Amino acid sequence: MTREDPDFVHKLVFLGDTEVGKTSLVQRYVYDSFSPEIGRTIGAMLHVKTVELNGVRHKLVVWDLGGQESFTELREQYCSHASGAFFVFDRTRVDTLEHIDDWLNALYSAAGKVAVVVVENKIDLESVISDEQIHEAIETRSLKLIQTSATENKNVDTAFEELVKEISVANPEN
Ligand SMILES: Nc1nc2c(ncn2[C@@H]2O[C@H](COP(=O)(O)OP(=O)(O)OP(=O)(O)O)[C@@H](O)[C@H]2O)c(=O)[nH]1
Ligand SMILES: [Mg+2]
Repeated sequence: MTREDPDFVHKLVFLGDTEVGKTSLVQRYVYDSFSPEIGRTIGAMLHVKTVELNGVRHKLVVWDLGGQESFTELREQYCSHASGAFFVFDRTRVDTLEHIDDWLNALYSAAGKVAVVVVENKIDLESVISDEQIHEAIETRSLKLIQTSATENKNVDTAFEELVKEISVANPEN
């Protein structure tokens, strides 16, 4: 094995309704860029980034799924063999949080009970969702919350590091 080889490879999937900012978060993390004009994702896009955390090299294969309803049938297929997932909601649209179980059920039925980090995106904008509602949603499901802004590059790296950490804790040898 050369120094360039990763120690672990993880498939990470982005889940969440259309326009919550999934592609913007991926662009920010993988390419360190932000474009307000990216447009809706059609089907799924794949991105790869290798990171070193605590001396361990992780190759992240990031799957960015279009959030449109018409892709419902594709979700399970794309979620299969995922090591972990982000569920992203948009703090300016309460329905994006209310749909959490639609996404998690598709994930869990395809990939089993894998690690999930909940991402509250667009923290540069005013929230229309109460803290109670958010905490109720994450605590009843024992999930971790990270608040991000893809626009302002806030906490985006942290969200990925948190998910890798959760995956590593859940599966110490892969
Ligand atoms: N203010 C603000 N806008 C954001 C943020 N992240 C994304 N956006 C904007 O929200 C819109 C949707 O972003 P996308 O990244 O395309 O959303 P998506 O979840 O990939 O959408 P689909 O591909 O349709 O599922 C775009 O206009 C982005 O510029 C953020 O953190 N803050
Ligand atoms: Mg997209």
